[in-house]
Order: sequence, then C-alpha cells, then structure tokens
Amino acid sequence: MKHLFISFILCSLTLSAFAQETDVNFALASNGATAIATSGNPLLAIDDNTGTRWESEHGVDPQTLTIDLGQPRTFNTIQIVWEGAYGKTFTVSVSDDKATWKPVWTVEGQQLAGFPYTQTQTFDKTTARYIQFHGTERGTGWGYSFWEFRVYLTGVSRLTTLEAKPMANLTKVGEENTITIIQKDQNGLLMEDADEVTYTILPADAGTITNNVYTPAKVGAALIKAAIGEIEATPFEVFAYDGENVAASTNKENSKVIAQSDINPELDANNAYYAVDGNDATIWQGCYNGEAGAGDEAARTYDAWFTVDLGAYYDVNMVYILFEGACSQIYHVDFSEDNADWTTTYTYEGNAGINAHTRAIYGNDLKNASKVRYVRFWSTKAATQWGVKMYDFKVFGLPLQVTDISAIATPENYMTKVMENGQLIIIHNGVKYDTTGKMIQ
Ligand SMILES: [Ca+2]
Ligand SMILES: [Ca+2]
Repeated sequence: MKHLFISFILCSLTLSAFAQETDVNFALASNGATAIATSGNPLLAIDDNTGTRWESEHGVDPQTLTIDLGQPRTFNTIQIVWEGAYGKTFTVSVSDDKATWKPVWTVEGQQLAGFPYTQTQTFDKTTARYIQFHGTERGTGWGYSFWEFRVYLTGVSRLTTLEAKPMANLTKVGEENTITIIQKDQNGLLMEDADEVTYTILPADAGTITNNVYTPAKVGAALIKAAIGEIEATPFEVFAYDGENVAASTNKENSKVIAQSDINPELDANNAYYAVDGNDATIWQGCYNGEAGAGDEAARTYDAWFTVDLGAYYDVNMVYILFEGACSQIYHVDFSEDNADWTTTYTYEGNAGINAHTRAIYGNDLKNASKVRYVRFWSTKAATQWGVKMYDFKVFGLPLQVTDISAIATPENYMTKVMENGQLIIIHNGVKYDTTGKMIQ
C-alpha cells in the first residue's frame, strides 16, 4: 500500500509541474512583473514561493496592491492564494495607464475557510499592463494577506512553437518556393488558425516572400527567418541558380561524364553517371575499396574524379554538390573550354569524418565561369574509409552570351549553343544555324 501511495503522489506532482509549464504566470517577478502596495511587501506575493506572503497593515481599510506586468499581457484568469487573513469584499481591476481602471473581479461579503485557500476567477480575455487588488472589507481583524497572486491566460491555445521549411533548398531564380508553416500551441497541438508570419530575408535583396511563397531574385544564398510575434522558427537557407542543370544526363549510355577515376571493380564502369543523372537518390561511389582505415591518412589519400562535357559553352552560375556521409575531405572543381587547359575554380578542404551535406559554389567562389564546356570534380582525400560518395553534382548555367561570334573557337566537329542578340543559335564547324537546324546566312 505504501508504494501505491508514493506512486500517486509522484504522479500528482508531475501533473502539477506540467500545468505550471503550460500556463505562464504573467504576474511573476521572474517574468518581468513588479508590485507596489499601500503597506507591507507586495513582492512576496509574486515571487513564486508559497512560503512567503504579502501582509497589509492590520486593522486598516482600504488597502491596494498594484502589479505592473512589465508589458501589456493578454489574460483571463486571476488566482489569489490566501493566507488566513482573507478579503471579504474587494475588487480586482485592470488598466493600461494606471489612470483608467476596468473591474474584472468583484467580491462582496464572502466568507472563506480552510487555509491556504486558492481562489480563482476567470473572465473574458483582456489585455492590460496593470492589475490592482483593492480591498475594502477584511475577513478577519488582521490585514489582507496573499501567499501568491497569479495571472494566467487559460483554456486558450497559445502559440509556442513555429516551424518553417521550404519546399526545396534549391530554386531557380524567379520560380516559386512554397514555405510550409507549422504552428503548435503550448500542448504541442497544431493550431489551425494561422497568424500572419513575418519574414526576414538576408541579404534583403535575395528575393521576396508573398503569402508564404519565396521567389528568389538573384543567384546565391538567402537565409530566411520566420516569426510570429516573439515566436521564431529555426532559420533556413535557400540557394538560387539561374538557367538549367547543364550537367544532367538523360541516360547512362549517353552520359555527359567523359572520363573518371578507377573505381571499385565491383561497381559498373560508368558509375560516375549517377552523379549527373539529376537524381538526388542515386549515388556515385568514387572509391578504390572499403578497406582503408579511418585513421589511415595515406590510405584515404587518393584521386577520385570525373569529367563532365556540358556539350556547349555555358556561363555557369552555380555548382551544387550533394555529398553522402562518406564525403571528400579535400577537393577542387575545375573548368575548361577544351578539356586540355584547366582552371581550378574552387578548392575546399575541411570535412573530417562522416558529413552528409550540400555545397553550393557561386558568386566569388566561381572563377573563370563565363565560358565553360568541361567541368571536373577532383577529390584528393576522402574524409572516411568508405571512399568519396556523391548523390549528385549539378552545374547550372545559361547559354553563353556573346555579341561577337568570331570570339568563339568551336572545337572541330562539335556544336555549341550561344546567345547572339537575344537569339539562341548553334555553331557547327564555324557555321551558324538556328534552333531548327537551318543555316543562318
Ligand atoms: Ca510568495
Ligand atoms: Ca544522382
């Protein structure tokens, strides 16, 4: 029996603690409230301690205790925990300015017994900064005395958790990216009546948000912060590119990968195709084998690479790499016009251990990106003993913008796409064609 009794007590304590957490007492000093009174120490009524109390001067009416919540609060419940010296007749009023008072609780001639006595009054939801207890008739020959004076908003769903996430972390400039908003109340329940979300976009000119839809205005990253009042969601990042993923290959037989490092012989020979298939679930496994130990620096130091032929000249604005957990510790991305002279456009060193992540390379990190036909990913050191694994490698670009066609040296027997005076044209062996294949005179 004794054990059962203890279990019951523990259960009650847990429920009580939960109620305290979910309904905030705005009148607590620790929540920014202060108090004054005509006599006694009113701070002892807002200290969250039922062992300390406010006690007004004995035998004297009227007495007031005024609480400043520190800021306007919305509430509908007041609770007084009386010591034996209770109030027989009193009024509790609220005010925005301590000049005009609105009564929310009036008691006349009550008799209480059994102390401490917790007396609770609910009323229509009101918003105010000041609350005043005004006692005009004492229940005993002593004064007025509270262990605690509490102010709550109860029985009302209150937003406590905000989540915001984009439909995609990668969006084309000008295209819509819907942001999903989830609001939860103090009990973790979904709130259906969505309040309007305010957004902050960093940098501010990265894009715009209307009706929870983000539209990027330029290439690059945007950090987006969502908030409703004081409740903030975890910020998220969206990367924006322009043009198309010009590395994407439609099938394995016609893959744009034209060369790659030796790979695990158990894998198929054209495994790097899976890095350019435009599918974020398929994987390139650029590893020699799975035997090298994590601490074995030498065994993790090897070349794992592939070269993509974009098929034409492009003005590249972003390279976006999705690594599997077994990523590269040191790598570079190279550009070339002719698959002979290479320029390293980006170098990275830093991953240690398992780190599934994305890397968006754009802006100042992209060098010599205005005329690119060949792109190479080259890892020189794996971060783990499991090789260099990549879900996808995306190269976003626009057809090369030129006005002087003579500047283009087309490789022999190869077609390239360029923009000339706003029109897409095709050059083959130095001869210009329109997109239907008709020669342009
Ligand atoms: Ca107290
Ligand atoms: Ca893939």
